[in-house]
Amino acid sequence: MLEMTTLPYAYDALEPYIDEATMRVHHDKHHQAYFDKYKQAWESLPELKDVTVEQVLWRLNDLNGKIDDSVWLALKNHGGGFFNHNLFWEIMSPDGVRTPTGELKNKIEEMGGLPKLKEDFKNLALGQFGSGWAWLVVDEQKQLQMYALANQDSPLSLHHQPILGVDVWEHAYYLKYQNRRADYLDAWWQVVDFSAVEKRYLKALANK
Ligand code: MN3
Repeated sequence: MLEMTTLPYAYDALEPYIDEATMRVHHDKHHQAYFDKYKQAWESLPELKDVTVEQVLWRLNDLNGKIDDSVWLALKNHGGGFFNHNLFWEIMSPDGVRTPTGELKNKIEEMGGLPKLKEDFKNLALGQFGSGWAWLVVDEQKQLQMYALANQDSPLSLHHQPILGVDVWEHAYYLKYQNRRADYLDAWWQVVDFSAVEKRYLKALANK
């Protein structure tokens, strides 16, 4: 059963860093639209009946050329939009853990520490021209990598497991921050829940 994701907290829970008006339009309009269009494309392919959106995005390049081009594009753009926003809501929380702990903390320390990670991540997010996301992922060698991807392209399609992502489409910040993407990114760290990020990290390490 494919269902739209419920926001795991109130629309105003991430105030003042992410405002209620932005959360309402982001979840109820943008995320809902990605879901609806993904569902329509997914339902047109009976062979994907038991395939999750994560698996669809993982197999995206294999599907290219084997299905109708417009349906493939809908899986890529709207499936990506559906999954990416699921992750985005999950890794934020009003009362989350604001610094990494456990194995994730050790790994980040190995890479130069949290302040460096935040700075590098912010620079990637600022450097993404136009719409897209910055991602922290676990790669095939179980190492952490960071990069930005355009639009709703998902690290899953590169066979990487995303554990943290920030949405830098204007719809994610424009109502409150207008063109000040850097201010939005600085504020966003105040609502990142590293316990959710660590859960995703441990799960990615455990995968085959
Ligand atoms: Mn968005």
